[in-house]
Amino acid sequence: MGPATPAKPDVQSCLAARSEAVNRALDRFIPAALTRPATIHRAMRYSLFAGGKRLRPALCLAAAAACQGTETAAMPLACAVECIHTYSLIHDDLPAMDDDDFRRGKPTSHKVFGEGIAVLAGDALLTQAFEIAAQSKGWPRYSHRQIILEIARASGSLQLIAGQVADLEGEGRRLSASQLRYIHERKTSALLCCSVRLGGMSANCTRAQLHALTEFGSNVGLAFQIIDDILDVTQTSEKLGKTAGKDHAVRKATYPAIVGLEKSRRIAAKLTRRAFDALTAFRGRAWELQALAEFLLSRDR
Ligand code: GRG
Repeated sequence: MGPATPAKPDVQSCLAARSEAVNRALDRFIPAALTRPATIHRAMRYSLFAGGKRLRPALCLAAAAACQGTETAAMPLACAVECIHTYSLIHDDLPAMDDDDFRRGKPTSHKVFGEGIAVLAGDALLTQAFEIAAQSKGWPRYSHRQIILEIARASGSLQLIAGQVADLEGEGRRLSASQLRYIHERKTSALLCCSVRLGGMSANCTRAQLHALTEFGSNVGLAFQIIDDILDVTQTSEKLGKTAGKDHAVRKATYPAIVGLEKSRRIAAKLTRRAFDALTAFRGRAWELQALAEFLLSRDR
């Protein structure tokens, strides 16, 4: 695998290179499509390779680079997080949850494979994440136990699932800005922040570096979800690759709905500034993290 820090600081080609490396690694970690029972492996691969942006693995690898780690050491953790992210999308799209027909510009898993297999593909990807993470090397400051705990906590009933539960229960109800923040911090920010922290841990980062990465990841994570809310009302379904305007249609609480579009943009910009401030500790070595955050916070899809 290549060096942790690509030579040229161009974010688009950097993200493309990181994506390719992640795709190659995922291809090695996930059982081949024809492995019995073939349906489940085809379904896992269908969603994993449906064209996701690979933002979380890219952030993980960039965090490792900021702490002078290697892509090789960070890659299993980057792939584990992408498996969990993909599982959460498959389950979120199910009729029992958000009931979506399109994701990443393609029919959703249950539309192609049926609900039973879609549930199982999500379950298998969640389990696969821990199998992959357990194959990582382990580092002097961070044991396998800590790495597994980190992933379990971010995706468990106090974070990712807590956010999804509050999201489900909040549908059609008037939520306050702080209730909405509770949802966004758990549903989106927790896994994004976990990706960045895992990158640092894979580079055996110091406690101070881990603290700075946490500050960066949590602020970028929340800003990312606020921007997602904004895009849902300002972009078309074709552009987003999923049903636009869905949040409004199901009366889901979003930042634009609660505080308005302009204030949502101001809050996202403030969180972004806080995230960048956290990177000063890395004295220039976090350029890729910064460039990725700038890119994903100025995205239009
Ligand atoms: C089912 C446990 C469980 C959780 C579901 C992921 C999720 C929680 C809900 C999906 C809807 C949503 C708005 C999630 C917030 C996170 C988010 C913005 C996901 C989309 O992430 P991208 O843009 O997607 O990185 P790609 O497809 O590029 O990977």
